[in-house]
Amino acid sequence: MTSVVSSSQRTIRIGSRKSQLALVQTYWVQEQLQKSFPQIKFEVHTMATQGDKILDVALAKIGDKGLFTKELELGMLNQEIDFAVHSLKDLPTRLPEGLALAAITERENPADALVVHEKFKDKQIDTLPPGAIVGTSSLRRLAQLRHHFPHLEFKDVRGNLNTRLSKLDAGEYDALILAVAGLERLGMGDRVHQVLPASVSLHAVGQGALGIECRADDIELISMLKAIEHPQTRDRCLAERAFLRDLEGGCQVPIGVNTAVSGDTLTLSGIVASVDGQNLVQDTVSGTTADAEKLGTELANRLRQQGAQSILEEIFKTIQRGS
Ligand code: DPM
Repeated sequence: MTSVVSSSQRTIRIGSRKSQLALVQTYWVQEQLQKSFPQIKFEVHTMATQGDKILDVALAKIGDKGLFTKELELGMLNQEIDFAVHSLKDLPTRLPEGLALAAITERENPADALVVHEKFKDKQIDTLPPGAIVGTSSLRRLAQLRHHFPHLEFKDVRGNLNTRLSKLDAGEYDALILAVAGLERLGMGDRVHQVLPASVSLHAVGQGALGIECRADDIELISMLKAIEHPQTRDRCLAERAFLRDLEGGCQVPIGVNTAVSGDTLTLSGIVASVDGQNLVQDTVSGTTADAEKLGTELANRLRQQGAQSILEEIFKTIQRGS
């Protein structure tokens, strides 16, 4: 009998960053796939990415193209691993030749959260006192919060969630802004003091969802990965990613979004803001979910007409100057 390499004989190697959050996410994906395909062996291989090695420099200053994904992508292209699990918001909107975004899993709450020091446990984002120090390294969060709350102070913060939370508890910051999803996945949902409404902070593109990337020609694997895809999350995230791609924004620009699906209708809101929070354009489009990516492009066009391009060019210049 001629033998074909069927999926029943295959061992599939999953690539992951080593951070606690990355591993929790990767093991979750492994478990889901193992349930759907009990005959296949799924192995986790960890790799450090540039973003894991550079911990003391503000994210926006070290460039953004694939900071947390490049090494994993090379691993796939070199056949060392078969697919990689990413926080979708860390995955650039343009993938290297030969790789594909095979699946997007069900999104957790995509919003940003306010986490406070004990002494401010009776405060919300709009009642923190003037001069309160808010930690974030996200230009998106910074720009929107500066716009709404110019009396607050903002300070860079890096490191993993535990490091950040200990700095907060030690009094180095009065509050932090973090993704609800990351805190919840690490079992620290109790640290979410306030879920920031969209009127205060539009979340990052893809926030709260996982993106599974693999070689574009691995048809067998791509069809298996569909087992863990969440179609509604995929529609929302494809619209968000098309919007960001069209504006040529990387992961580290002040661009935020919000999406909702009701029946077949997808609604996408987006914001582009200057880092000082002074200049800001925002709009909303809706249409059928089948046109998710077109809606992203439409919103990008509308915001460009309202001046998004010059806001972004200013930011790219500043980042290049390294200030
Ligand atoms: C990206 C940003 C941040 C991460 C920028 C942004 C936050 C950086 C910071 C692109 N990636 O959101 O505007 O606050 O210093 C990251 C987190 C998660 C994935 C942590 C977080 C968990 C949530 C998720 C870092 N990447 O945002 O608090 O999976 O969406």
